Amino acid sequence: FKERNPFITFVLGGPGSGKGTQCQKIVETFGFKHLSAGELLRREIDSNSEHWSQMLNTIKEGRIVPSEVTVRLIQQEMESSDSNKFLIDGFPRTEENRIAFEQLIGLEPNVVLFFDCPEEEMVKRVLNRNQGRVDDNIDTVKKRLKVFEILNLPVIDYYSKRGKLRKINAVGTEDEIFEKVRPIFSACGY
Ligand code: UP5
Ligand code: MG
Repeated sequence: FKERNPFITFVLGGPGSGKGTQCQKIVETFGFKHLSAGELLRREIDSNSEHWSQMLNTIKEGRIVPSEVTVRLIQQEMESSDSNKFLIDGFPRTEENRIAFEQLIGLEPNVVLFFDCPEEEMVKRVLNRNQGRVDDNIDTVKKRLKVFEILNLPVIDYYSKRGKLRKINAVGTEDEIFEKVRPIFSACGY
């Protein structure tokens, strides 16, 4: 897979910051393959795969599923895709996730997007979503925010220091935010 020299974008941001929404727009405009780590895990749970009940509990508590599970799902999706440019949405959540990806896949992201959004706006968006997600309730959202701050901010910091981070103010309409995303990919030649 490494030999295919894929273009990898990690898409980070707190719960409800708009990762999935903006990924959809990037797909429409630039034709990337979108892989949401959370979606892949929810799909595993729905298909009653091995350890589904532990995974469901982990998500209900807003905690992080073991790296090897998530990396394996992402790897399968990338390897079976015809695309060679990927948006990996909501991953890596922790330094351990990041290191597991680097070691198992042997690649680093080309670009890391970070949707920076105030907490009260994220809470409002998540609670308004109404798509039946087991983690879209006030108790779990508070836990997700805490986990984001403690475990994901260090990952964001890491990529910032490596000059890979593109921080985007995630307040505004979906289209306004996408106009800040667009030039990042245009500049990459897409
Ligand atoms: N919305 C979007 N943009 C808006 C805007 N500009 N103005 C107003 N409203 C806007 O958006 C959220 C809601 O806001 C939507 O209703 C949307 O219409 C609206 P969305 O684009 O869905 O935001 P997103 O950032 O994708 O929010 P999401 O809730 O998906 O983020 P999380 O990071 O919390 O969820 P994820 O699915 O990535 O992970 C879920 C759980 O899985 C984690 O908590 C964790 O337990 C587990 N997980 C792992 O263990 N490991 C992983 O690697 C990944 C996940
Ligand atoms: Mg999402």
